[in-house]
Amino acid sequence: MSQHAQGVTPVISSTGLFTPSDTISNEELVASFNAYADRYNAANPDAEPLTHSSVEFVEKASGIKSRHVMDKSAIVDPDIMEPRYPERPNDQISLMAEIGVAACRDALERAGRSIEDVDAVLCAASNMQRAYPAMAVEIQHALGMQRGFGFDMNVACSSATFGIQTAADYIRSGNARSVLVVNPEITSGHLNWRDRDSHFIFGDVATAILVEAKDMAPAQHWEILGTRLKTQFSNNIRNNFGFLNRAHGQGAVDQSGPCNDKLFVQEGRKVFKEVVPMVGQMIVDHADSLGLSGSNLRRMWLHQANTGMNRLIAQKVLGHEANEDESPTVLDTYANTSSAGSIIAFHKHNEDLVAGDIGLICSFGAGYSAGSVFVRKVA
Ligand code: CO8
Repeated sequence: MSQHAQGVTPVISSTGLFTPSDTISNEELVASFNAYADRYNAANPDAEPLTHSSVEFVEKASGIKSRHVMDKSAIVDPDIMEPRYPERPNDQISLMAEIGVAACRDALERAGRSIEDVDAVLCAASNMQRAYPAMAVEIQHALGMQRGFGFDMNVACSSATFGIQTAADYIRSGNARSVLVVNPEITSGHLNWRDRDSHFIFGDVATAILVEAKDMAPAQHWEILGTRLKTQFSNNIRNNFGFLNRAHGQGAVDQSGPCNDKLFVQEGRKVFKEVVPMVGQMIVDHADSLGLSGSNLRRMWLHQANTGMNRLIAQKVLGHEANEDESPTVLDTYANTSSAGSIIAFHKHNEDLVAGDIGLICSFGAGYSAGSVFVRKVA
């Protein structure tokens, strides 16, 4: 590995995707929630009654029609309404590492890359399955890497773009030539399936991005023209789950009620109103700094949280309402997969672009956090 690689161009050599086979349609999700609400109301006549969820609301408010999860059986059981993923012994690969490895292998295969050439693994995701050892180190081991390093990073929905900039900086500095950024998102674990306001929002998936020095990349790749990151503190998307919960006293981790702050909670309307202008302006400013404007952009692979947010952001950047070709959606079948969303969109919708086409990968979410990555197709 060169220690004097300043000026090396970082590129995206390939991406990988793991999609769980189980799906939950809005109809199934709402039916299980409504059955749960009816049972809760019957059992708690003195409590504030729970109101039914609605398929029409979910699709209209979010654009989501269905989502993948690791195992749906307990999630849609009105008596459970939580995922049940059995704990594995320490000598077995953990669930999060397993799906991360599957996405990494897909990315490696697509690039024709041998694992011996990879220098680092960054596990960039919204939640880590445990405190330590780092998920990235387990993934590194499971991939058969005999050298190099790995570490975890969490910037919620923006983890992937923050990971891409980190990998690109390693490549520019000569500290690595080939970096796997992996985003295993088991969002079902931290979604409150009993909360009407948010039970429809998320889905499970894993993506991987192979970021490399241009001189070792496969003939077809995406040059990284520029990356930009932004964070601005907000409590509007928050999850208070953490290692100090047990120190707060008995009951602090009780998740049996319909709502609980040790799971995902948000002020959805405020997020919508505050994040849309922040991200739109960030993209416009970043494009300007690279000598680009909306008219240079062939496609935007935006964070997949809400079709309404994407419509407004694309309008600000392009100057007109984007069509599905300019700003593709995967939200309808995957729901919000946190950091993986824009990467799924890129993975599934980049092959038809031609050499020289310029696109934008963009994420936004809790923190607040936002990341933009401009790329140009080569070959
Ligand atoms: N069924 C029927 N009606 C409902 C439902 C439901 N399920 N839920 C709410 N309603 C009702 C409300 O009661 C309300 O009724 P009323 O007007 O009578 O008071 C009405 O519908 C409107 O409710 P909202 O204001 O909540 O609805 P919105 O139109 O704002 O839509 C959304 C809600 C879809 C959540 C929208 O606000 C949105 O998408 N906001 C942006 C959210 C976003 O992007 N969040 C990003 C978070 S993701 C992230 O950063 C990663 C975190 C880590 C992930 C961890 C894994 C779990």
